[in-house]
Amino acid sequence: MMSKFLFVIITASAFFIYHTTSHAHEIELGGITIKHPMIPIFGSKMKTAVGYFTIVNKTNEADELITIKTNFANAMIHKSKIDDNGLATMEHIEKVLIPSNSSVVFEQESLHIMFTALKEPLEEYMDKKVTLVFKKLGNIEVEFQVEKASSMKMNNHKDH
Ligand SMILES: [Cu+2]
Repeated sequence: MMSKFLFVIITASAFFIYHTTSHAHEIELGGITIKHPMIPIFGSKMKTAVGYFTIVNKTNEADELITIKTNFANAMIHKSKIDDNGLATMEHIEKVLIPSNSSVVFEQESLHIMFTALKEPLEEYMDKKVTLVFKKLGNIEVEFQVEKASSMKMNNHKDH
């Protein structure tokens, strides 16, 4: 139990180091900002991938992320968690509430977009178009930056 806990802390700090060294980009629409949308790649044999980003809602109204659309894979919202036995699991999330004047982070060990059935291998610098569909705002088309992830650990997506 203790060793699992330490492992989580180590991978979280590895992500932080990685994140601060990569260049950020963002897109804004109607008071909603999507910051640093990225897909880490772990070699060329990936059949699935994850998408990370931050949603900042600067408006005085809550919104909901309800659908993810893309042409290069099947996409859905997942949430990772560590169960009572210290095992990493994930569940499919139908929608994510984005409260007013706050932000929601999609990151390792937490919320992420799960891409499955990739139509072709992901390649570094070949950005991927993803449409985030919000209940009130509608669609935001976002270019997800595909980045090599040498310092990140793919610890909880080995099985799918
Ligand atoms: Cu997942």
